[in-house]
Amino acid sequence: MSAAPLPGRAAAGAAYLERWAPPVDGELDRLLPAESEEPSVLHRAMRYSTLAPGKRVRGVMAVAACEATGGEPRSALPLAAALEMIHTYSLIHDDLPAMDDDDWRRGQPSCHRAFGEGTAILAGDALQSLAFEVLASLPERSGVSAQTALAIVHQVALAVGSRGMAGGQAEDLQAMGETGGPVPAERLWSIHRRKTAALLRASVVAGGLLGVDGGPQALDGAVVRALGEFGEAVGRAFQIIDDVLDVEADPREQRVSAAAVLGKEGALREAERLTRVALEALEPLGPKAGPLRDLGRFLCERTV
Ligand code: GRG
Repeated sequence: MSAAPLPGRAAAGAAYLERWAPPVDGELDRLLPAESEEPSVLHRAMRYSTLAPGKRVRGVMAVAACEATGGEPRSALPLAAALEMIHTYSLIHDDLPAMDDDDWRRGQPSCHRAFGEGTAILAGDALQSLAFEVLASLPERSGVSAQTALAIVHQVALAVGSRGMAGGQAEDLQAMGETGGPVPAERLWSIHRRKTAALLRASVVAGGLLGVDGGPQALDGAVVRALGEFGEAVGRAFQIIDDVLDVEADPREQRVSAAAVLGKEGALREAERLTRVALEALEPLGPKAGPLRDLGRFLCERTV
């Protein structure tokens, strides 16, 4: 018996990303300090890494989630920009010699290669602080209540701290420092959940909270819970696909990778299972969640 076709249209998801990435870029440009503002080198580094061509997946997910809960999509742009600042901070720090030691990012020399390690560390730190400054000012920027802004700050902070992204990166570093065969699957899933899925989940939940504008109690609602389930499953599938793409680009053995743990075919099957979980979670949301559904479908099928 063949499984039911997956809901959502990947091409429409790609078009939505293409439609909303430029306004997210525009918001980033407005919110980042000018290069001429002192300390100029720090502001140049922040703008260099953030405004480089990124897909803006997390920001646009927040826009689509805001639309899915009845909000005006443009009102989610400051939130979207804040999420992309946090994501850029994580990429800058991930590229450092003490972490992944990457010379290239987003088609240009990585931040520490262009500006030196000290400035790159500070650019990441300052991007994270600026992101929370923007989130704290969501009542003025997006017209939501202080309660909603606080609930969003809470969700994002949880997602990026030691119980989320930074914790996942620590687990990853530890696993990479060990020797032997592929890591056990449960350990890999724990790394994926924290390192990648936590921020994607928080992007969707925060966008949904902004659209609802119902304060922290909105988090207990079925809609926001469904958004969380969707965001986590998309985040996990996204990371599995990233692992498969990585191994295709560089076939050397990578122990902490879905391709090593499940094999390429097994990894793609798991990504498809998670895609189904994600898209089914959105069922109760109805037609307003169309763009989010399409975006989820597109991200889970990406090939670059
Ligand atoms: C340093 C605290 C800290 C965390 C780093 C995000 C991360 C954790 C590391 C980056 C390396 C990596 C492959 C992470 C997995 C998440 C991922 C696929 C990031 C790349 O995201 P894209 O494809 O990048 O959305 P763009 O450049 O398009 O924004």
